Amino acid sequence: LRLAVRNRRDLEVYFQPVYAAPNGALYGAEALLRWKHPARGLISPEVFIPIAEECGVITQLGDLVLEEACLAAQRWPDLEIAINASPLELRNEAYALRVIAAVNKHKIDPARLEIEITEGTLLDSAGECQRNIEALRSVGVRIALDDFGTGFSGFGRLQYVAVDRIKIDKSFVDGFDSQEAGNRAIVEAMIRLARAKGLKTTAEGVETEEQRAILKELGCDHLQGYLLSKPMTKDAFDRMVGTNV
Ligand code: G
Ligand code: G
Ligand code: MN
Ligand code: NA
Repeated sequence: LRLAVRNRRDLEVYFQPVYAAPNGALYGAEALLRWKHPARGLISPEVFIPIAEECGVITQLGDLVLEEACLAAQRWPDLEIAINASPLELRNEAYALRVIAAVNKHKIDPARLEIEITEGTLLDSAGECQRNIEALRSVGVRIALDDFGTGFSGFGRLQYVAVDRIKIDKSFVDGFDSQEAGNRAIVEAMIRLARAKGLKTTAEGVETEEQRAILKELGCDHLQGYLLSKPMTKDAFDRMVGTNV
């Protein structure tokens, strides 16, 4: 992994399209990192991100994704680009400065970049994560709370750390298909809460027409999932949007 990062080899950023729920228009893309190991094949970020954190290359890996995201933002000028950041990255006092430097270097409107953080990041006790979040938001970079509802922070944490969006975790969307109305009620409550606080909502893992219809009806802003589109290479994304770069 160290070699791959150092040589920028076998690592590729995929992009999953995100759509507006009301009319289905393409809205943005989430950058999702892939490691194509020459011998072991495709390795999931769920496996190698923790390793990157452990062996001290998470900063370089994050920079690589950030760079690709900025290039993507230049390439697709109408889209908002989201990247994932681990709590460890947010805990680095230089994180916000690095993001802002990248945005400036590529002359991108900071409001077109969104950083997805997990609830664990909000629980940081030293306050460094909060300082980074505030510094990023003060220049217009958006913050999304990823996997919302699966962590330990709960709704209460939103009182102390301002974010711009919540991403409703796939596990809640999955439950729509079962007969119980429980998950639907939870998602409805999440969307209401988000609206009351002026936050946008994205539902993740949308796989069926029924899920899409319910989310639209509940007033969810954006949709992401295999029903609409899988993560793809930037060349495939180009073909999809019909640009000739
Ligand atoms: O794309 P996929 O579903 O395999 O992603 C699995 C997990 O890896 C998700 O939790 C996603 O947020 C995370 N992930 C994907 N790309 C990145 C990345 O560039 N940085 C970090 N920190 N996490 C990522
Ligand atoms: O934690 P995060 O939300 O960043 O992770 C997103 C992950 O979910 C990525 O690994 C992506 O490939 C995956 N994903 C995106 N859409 C779907 C979907 O509709 N179904 C499933 N099973 N996974 C999805
Ligand atoms: Mn994400
Ligand atoms: Na998620």
